[in-house]
Amino acid sequence: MLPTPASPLRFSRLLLTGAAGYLGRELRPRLKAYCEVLRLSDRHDLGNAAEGEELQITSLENKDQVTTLLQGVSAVVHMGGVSTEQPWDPILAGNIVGMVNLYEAARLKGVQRIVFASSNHVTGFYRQDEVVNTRMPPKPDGFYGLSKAFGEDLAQLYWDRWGIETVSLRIGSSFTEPKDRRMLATYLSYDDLERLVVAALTAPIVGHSIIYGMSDNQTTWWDNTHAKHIGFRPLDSSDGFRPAVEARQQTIDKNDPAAIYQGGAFVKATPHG
Ligand code: 15L
Repeated sequence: MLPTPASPLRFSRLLLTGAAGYLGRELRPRLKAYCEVLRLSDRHDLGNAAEGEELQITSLENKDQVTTLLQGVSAVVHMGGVSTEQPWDPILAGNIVGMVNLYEAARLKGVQRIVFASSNHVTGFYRQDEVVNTRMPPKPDGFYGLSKAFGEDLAQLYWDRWGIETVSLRIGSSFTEPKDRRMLATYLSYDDLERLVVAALTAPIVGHSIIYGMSDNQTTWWDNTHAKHIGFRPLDSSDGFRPAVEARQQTIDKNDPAAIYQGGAFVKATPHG
């Protein structure tokens, strides 16, 4: 958690979806500093409400529940839905139907800004020897990445047609530390995740913008040149973890698709039976 809030702006009611998920749990106490009321939703148990929190158990595929969820909300941080490669049915429910329900509810309830947790897996089939920018075509590495590409296109539609602003965050690997060599390039510290989400919530004009979520890592495959207007400045880096990671993973099989493509093991993950 950042010692002082990354922005003095405060929302009257901010909604965090997917609040019981691993990044949702990390953001829950952090986002409180940026709003009067933090509304939290998930399909799973959210524990007890702390002061200034509202809890609403919601299935994203349930249109009526999602419409109720967005009532009275000033902005949304959408971390909900499926966050790994899975069979099509749960992805369809959470990431396709759920996204349509969320944006329809935003339109009906007049919500103006959504921060959407997209993923680096939208472009997971680019190679690790390529640098990708946010205007290059998607190359999803599975159903999950494909569903996030759909989410980004949906956000574009709702901006073009109804003026709802979105920042789509192509989040890298946000964990306490990078677990392997791939994550030396894709690592996003939790403090930088907070900086990224807050920048996306508070940048004055974003339309629909896409930005990769990574710390200031020495190795990088992603170029955020076209997202400078968001004002995200990462202050952490995977570099300090490099000696330990390289000692742990001394060799790489250069014929392994997980070592060739940016999506890593996701390019081999198979829900297809
Ligand atoms: C993601 O999109 C996943 O949600 C997360 O679990 C990580 O695996 C991350 O990508 C990654 O690429 O490391």
